[in-house]
Amino acid sequence: MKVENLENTALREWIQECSDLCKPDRIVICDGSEEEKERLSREAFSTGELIELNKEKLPGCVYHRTAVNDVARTEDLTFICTHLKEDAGPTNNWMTPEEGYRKAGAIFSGSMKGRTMYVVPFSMGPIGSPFSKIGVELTDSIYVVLNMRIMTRMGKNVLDQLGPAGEFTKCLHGKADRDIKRRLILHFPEDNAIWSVGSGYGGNVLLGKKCLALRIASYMAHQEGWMAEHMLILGVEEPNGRIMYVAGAFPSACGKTNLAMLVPPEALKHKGYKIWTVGDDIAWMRIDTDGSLWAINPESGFFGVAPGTNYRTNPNAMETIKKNTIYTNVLLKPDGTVWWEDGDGDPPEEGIDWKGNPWQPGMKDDDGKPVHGAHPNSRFTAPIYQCPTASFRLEQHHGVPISAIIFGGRRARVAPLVYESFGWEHGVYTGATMASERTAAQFGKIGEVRRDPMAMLPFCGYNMADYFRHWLFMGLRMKKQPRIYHVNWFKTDKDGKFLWPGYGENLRVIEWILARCSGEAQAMETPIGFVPTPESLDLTGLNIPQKDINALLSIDREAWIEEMKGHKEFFIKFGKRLPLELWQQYQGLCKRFGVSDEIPPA
Ligand code: OXD
Ligand code: MN
Repeated sequence: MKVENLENTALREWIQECSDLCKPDRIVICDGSEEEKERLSREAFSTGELIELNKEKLPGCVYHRTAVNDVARTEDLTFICTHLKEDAGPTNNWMTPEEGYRKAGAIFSGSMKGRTMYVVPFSMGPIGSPFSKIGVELTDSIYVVLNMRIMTRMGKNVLDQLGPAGEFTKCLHGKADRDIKRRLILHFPEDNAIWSVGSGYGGNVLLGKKCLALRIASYMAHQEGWMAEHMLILGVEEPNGRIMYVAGAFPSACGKTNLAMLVPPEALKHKGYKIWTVGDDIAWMRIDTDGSLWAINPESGFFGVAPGTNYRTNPNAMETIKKNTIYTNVLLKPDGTVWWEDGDGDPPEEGIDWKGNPWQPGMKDDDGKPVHGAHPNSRFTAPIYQCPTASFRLEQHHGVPISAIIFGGRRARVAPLVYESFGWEHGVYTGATMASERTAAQFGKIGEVRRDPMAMLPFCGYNMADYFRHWLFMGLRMKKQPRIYHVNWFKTDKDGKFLWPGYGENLRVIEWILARCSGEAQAMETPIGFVPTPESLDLTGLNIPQKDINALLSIDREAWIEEMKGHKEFFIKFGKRLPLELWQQYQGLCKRFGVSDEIPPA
């Protein structure tokens, strides 16, 4: 195919190169119009790539199934390709760029014969904002084009913004034969490029999201002096009109989407808070001219986990996904609507499951395990503008000012409900030592505890030791640093029952955090940081026994001392590259617990 009619020479040449490699029959440059959406949808309906859902009950919604072996991000097939292995660091899979291009090139070669290559120009962040970055994804999947249309600002306006000489991230995606042995998700930060082949699952193929907005962007942010983080952004407005914003990093499937759209609990309604959702997954943050940290959400949609989402856990998400939504791997009902486990209402009497098989409630597989109607990592893709709490600042070029950063994870025992770090450096230590239980969003053993610093373990595009140093450096450059907190909604009693009700009630903790930021809430000093005094949390209307409140706010010394062994073990992986400040923080923690603080020789 000959590529013409594009004013950006680098773009034209790169598309030509990729076309020569993949050999598509056609190249279509996407303009982002409604007409284009209609045309592509119709084509996908005719091939079965998409199924149109009930037009009355779910207007504008479509359904897609991925291959059965292609339902989650494949971290073991995800690589950072840098010239030096140390630049990828001990937490990333690594290949040289030469090997990456050779291996993936062999799979891409001729893989689009008989197919169309779509050119998808997209902006992460408001078009034209100095916070934003442009990417172009080449893909042979209509499903990808339609998802990118929701998740990013996409189309002609972006090409206009790019102009004849603008820079962009080169994102090449091909489904190939979706053989897991021929699947690779490769990042070339030194070339500002991403190659993803052999997958059709969102996190592997919507290249603006994890690949660009986190892995490549974290590398760029390190070089350019800003931050690309796996964080939700949420605003809390008081009745007097003041809005304070927090950014929160939680590992996958810890309820980020629910928290980003939370509904104030009944008992706090009289306080008149209003919640503004800025983002549920990714924050790009810069120090602005006022010396404080400002954040944008580079995305324009949600790619949320369906199971567990219902009118009780997240009514705003339910409202958001009523129309113009792409449903992936959920259960398809006979009336052309959808259902998932832990959704609303009783399971339907019958349906077609995420694998495409007839399904009825109570079915068991050959091993006697329940057959899910929806895959546990099934998803909805929906425009953020449809969210009833969508922030009015989504198109603001500088985003929103961040008062507090919240880290969190699923910890059954060790972490209290909330604590405040002693300062920025201690906050960086708190983030660097975060851990959580593995969930269905990642490939691997569910339930296993893994260390997930700043929730960035699978998403940091360079050596994490340098990433920690970058965090420390950013703190030094800020005139006004956000305070840093750690929360744990998942603490359990000895029978494994959650002590905290979670969901909308989490606003009580955020209220305390924001009051701390304004110097208005009490706290007790403990070895790990400041914990709320029981009176300083507004627990009105919550029927939690005092002993459970005490358990939620208490520090289990033995568990912490055990935990700190994990911190040390994790830090040792980074050798001499780990910033000394983090070892000093480790020593400080040991001292406060009165235990030996030996650190390994550098
Ligand atoms: C996601 C994730 O957001 O896995 O999909 O973190
Ligand atoms: Mn995520």
